[in-house]
Amino acid sequence: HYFLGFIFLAFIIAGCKDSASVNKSDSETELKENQKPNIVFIYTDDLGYGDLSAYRATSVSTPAIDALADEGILFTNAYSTAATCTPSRYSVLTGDYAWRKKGTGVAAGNESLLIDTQKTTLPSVLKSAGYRTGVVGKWHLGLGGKNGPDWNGKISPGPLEIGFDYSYIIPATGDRVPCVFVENYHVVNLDPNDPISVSYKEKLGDWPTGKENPELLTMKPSHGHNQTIVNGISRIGYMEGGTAALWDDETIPMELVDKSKKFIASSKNHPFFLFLSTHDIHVPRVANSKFKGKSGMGPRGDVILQLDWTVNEIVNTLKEQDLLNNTIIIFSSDNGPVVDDGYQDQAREMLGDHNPTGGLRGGKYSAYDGGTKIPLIIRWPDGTGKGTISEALVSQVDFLRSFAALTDVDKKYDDVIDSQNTLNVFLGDSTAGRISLIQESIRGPLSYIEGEWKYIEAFDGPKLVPWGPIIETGFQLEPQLYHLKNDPKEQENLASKFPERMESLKAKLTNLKMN
Ligand code: NG6
Ligand code: CA
Repeated sequence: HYFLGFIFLAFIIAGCKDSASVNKSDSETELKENQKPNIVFIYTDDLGYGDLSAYRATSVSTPAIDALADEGILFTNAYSTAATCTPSRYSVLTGDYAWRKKGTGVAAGNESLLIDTQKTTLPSVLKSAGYRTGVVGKWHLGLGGKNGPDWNGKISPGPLEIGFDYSYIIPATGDRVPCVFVENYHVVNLDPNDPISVSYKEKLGDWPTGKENPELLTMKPSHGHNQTIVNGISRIGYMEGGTAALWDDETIPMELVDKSKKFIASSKNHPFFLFLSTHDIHVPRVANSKFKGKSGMGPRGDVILQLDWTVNEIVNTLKEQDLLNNTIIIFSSDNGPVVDDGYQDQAREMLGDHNPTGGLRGGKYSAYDGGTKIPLIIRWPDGTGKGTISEALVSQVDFLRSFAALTDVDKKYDDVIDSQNTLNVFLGDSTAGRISLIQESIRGPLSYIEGEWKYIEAFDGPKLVPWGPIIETGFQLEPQLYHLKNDPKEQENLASKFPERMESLKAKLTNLKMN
């Protein structure tokens, strides 16, 4: 197998490099660890199935991301576990569906840490396999104990308590306060004489809000997002203080790339796992001047180009550091796309022919496939699967057990319920994929995919996402059944035509819920 050949090569190279600087037993341990490939997981935000040229977009070009697909495996039937950010990320990191735990919907910006610190996680598994683990970018899984994060003190528990050795994070989202980075336990550049106050209930302090001072805005909200103004953009939530710590929206990607590069450089002598969770292409979409106006599609298109730049920077860094041939690169998105997500950024007006979902029904928030069917590309270091397009049914919840298997962690992980080892599918060695998977939409109703069929639970809720993005929620008072193979756009509800099939899927979903 190529992979083993390559590992052998890595072994020799590592041996040559390190033998001079470390004593024998250290180098032996290090060599052992050097056999394990690094893992860089680039997790993008709100990027749709149709947003990349690798996935047939023609109005936007993403050459760096496409190159990963040319050199790796592109999955056409991959799913996040939820149509919003927090639950999808919860699943990636814990190997469990988020709906098993209460309160894992879209998290407020001052939410407590949502992942139990006792729980097995993807980074804790990799850490126990000898990896150095780091998270850079959007977190959105809560921070701190039951009173939430202490922005002016030690912010804990957080990523470091669930298995990361290093963290440099946007605490929640770019559109939620506080607009500051947190490195390990502390807000970066915080002046103790200018402490941060945050409230998600009522206005505090004197900082202007989008509601009261719209004349101060450089980007106006279309829905919500009319609370504290930071850098001319009004956000969700109120804050005051921490002026020196505020991020600059135009350089967030550069900041995240810089921290990723430093993490990679400082981890070189270990296998490492970098979870680079981009702010792009979430709102507010503020492209750097390098990309502003370059897509012809307005800020949403511009930040797709910016995202491609991020990927290019990471790949080049790995090349420069001579690590590309020992690093697995995973590229994916946390949920489906949205055009107008609450700011007047001309995303809808300038969309042209571009179809962010690639024709799928619904989008972010939705029970339809537009909510959870996402791009997934895996580039293996030795050329495994190069250029393959895999139609296998795969889920992000399976990264935990699959990478545990890859890195030889021989443990049972009894507390991990949903993750399955589908490593051979991720490697392109098998096309079998998952038998079934579950998707969660915005207010909690679940869908169940099994083979070519999909069942959506009956749910009493609005037909369109209520705050205006013009996305079908998929909520209907009657259960829905679609034949995804023949009807990937979920147009014809076959529930009354095939009641037995519908009942059988419903029963299976009910069963899985009770695991
Ligand atoms: C919604 C926000 C949206 C986005 C989303 C979370 C409004 C009107 N909409 O409530 O802009 O922040 O939450 O997105 O406030 S996610 O990708 O992090 O799940
Ligand atoms: Ca998201």
